[in-house]
Amino acid sequence: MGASYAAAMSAVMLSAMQLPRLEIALLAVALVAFVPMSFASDTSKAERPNFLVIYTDDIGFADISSYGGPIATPRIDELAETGRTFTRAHASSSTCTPSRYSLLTGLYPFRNTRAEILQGDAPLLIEPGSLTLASHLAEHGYHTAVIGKWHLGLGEGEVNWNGPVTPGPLEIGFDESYLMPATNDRVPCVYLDGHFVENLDPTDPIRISYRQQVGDWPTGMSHPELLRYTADGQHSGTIVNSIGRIGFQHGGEAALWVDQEMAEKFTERAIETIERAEASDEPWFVFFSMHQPHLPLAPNDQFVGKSGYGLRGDAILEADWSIGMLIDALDRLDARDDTLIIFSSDNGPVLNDGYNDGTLRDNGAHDPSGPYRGGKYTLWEAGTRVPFIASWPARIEPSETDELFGQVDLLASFAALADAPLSNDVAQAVDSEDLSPLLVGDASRGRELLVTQGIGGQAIQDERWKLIPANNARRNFANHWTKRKHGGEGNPLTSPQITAGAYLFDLIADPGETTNVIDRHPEVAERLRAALERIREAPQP
Ligand code: NG6
Ligand code: CA
Repeated sequence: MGASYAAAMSAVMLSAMQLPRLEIALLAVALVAFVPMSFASDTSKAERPNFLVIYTDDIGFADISSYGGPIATPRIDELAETGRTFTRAHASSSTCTPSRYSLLTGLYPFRNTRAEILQGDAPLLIEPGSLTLASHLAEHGYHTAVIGKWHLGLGEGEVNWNGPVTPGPLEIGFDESYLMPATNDRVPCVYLDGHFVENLDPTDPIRISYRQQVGDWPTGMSHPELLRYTADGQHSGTIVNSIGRIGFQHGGEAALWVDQEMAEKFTERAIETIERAEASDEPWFVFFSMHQPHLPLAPNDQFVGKSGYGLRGDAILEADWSIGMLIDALDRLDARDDTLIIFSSDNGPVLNDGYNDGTLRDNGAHDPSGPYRGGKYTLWEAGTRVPFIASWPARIEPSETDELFGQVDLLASFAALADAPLSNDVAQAVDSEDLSPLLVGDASRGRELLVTQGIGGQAIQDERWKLIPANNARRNFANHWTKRKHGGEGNPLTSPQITAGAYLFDLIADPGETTNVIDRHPEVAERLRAALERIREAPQP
């Protein structure tokens, strides 16, 4: 788009209007001299890319066909074929809110004690005015937008959904937002366009509670016969679109989302946003935050039955379709070479999270965790080790790396690529390392240490070793989930196996975390334990 060229031109024109003739003549010379540079600025544009972060919800390491999974994801594979595949990239946490918090702030989630799975009425988790990926890029001339799942809280508590819902993304650096407020299994089941609920009829105001029934809309408990599929107690609150949700909603009927249309809505909105940004001179950052394959699984009819792996597989097909639409739009706009696309996931996979939707049966032998242990919620590798692809055809050669990378590093890395380095005295984004050379393939060094988080605790790993310190919270959580929430059946991806004690794994020799070697290497465990403590106590410079 030649942003710098256009800016320079208008600066020249403006000053020309205030100058006498001789200077104008001189300026004309300068201008001629400037023209070739303006063509060079096309290259510098390619060096200062747009960023499209495609962030799926609960996609596992082996859910993508380019990562060896059986579900066909040709459009995501295209990104891998033209880009850089990471086999050791981690979300910061094995649940959504903390991972998103970390991606946007460049901080490990444990720095904010509220960074845990949030309910749909939770206040905004990120302090307005703090440094975020969006605010930093916006400050440096980027147009910034978030479209899709938010789940980082909104407002300041006791949100009134019938007026402006603020603060939210627009107060922490995004120029525009179009959101699902929390998760697709949580109320309110409406879209938020900027500060306002879309299509809200003021005569039918929204009321939300996570404590008790509000109004008289049917719930999964009171009217199980209205459900598409039955659910556990937690997912038996208000029924929206024949699906029981977590929490209670009354009102806002005209504004309710239809799960089967959600992919199309978000995709269209993202394309519109990119088209608008491309028509202007600004580079852009779009955080395309997808809802697939998070529960409830209700993909559009055109995908149902198509994957061979039940509704979860079908939802992954839908995600692939959506991503293909974005790639096509970039091609159409001739913006593909100017855009760094990141494809990843907020946490590892889960197969049974509360709805009796047939996934456990229909998923067959597919193991979305691939060679890794565990899944969503856990500190095992598959909780956070997720697909991660970086595609930027003008800059990145098709390649693969097994270097250690954290999504927490996107902030500092994007800042470097956008030629907007973080100042050293900023006491924010302290956990984010500039790994831009690794991202684009110029260098092969990854992180030396990475902390990951599961429910109730952290693990730490270096190039070879991973320490999971003893952690009672984890055991309690596992019992809670596998016994109570899943009707005693357990979830094959989250089932605990860990009871007590600390674990040390040699990830190079034993990537599947099968053998605890802590007794054989106490000094390694001690070194990692001390490093974790140090990082937890004080951000490392
Ligand atoms: C859990 C929900 C689960 C899911 C998860 C958040 C229950 C029993 N389970 O509390 O369904 O919504 O939160 O997932 O309530 S995440 O990917 O957004 O972190
Ligand atoms: Ca998630």
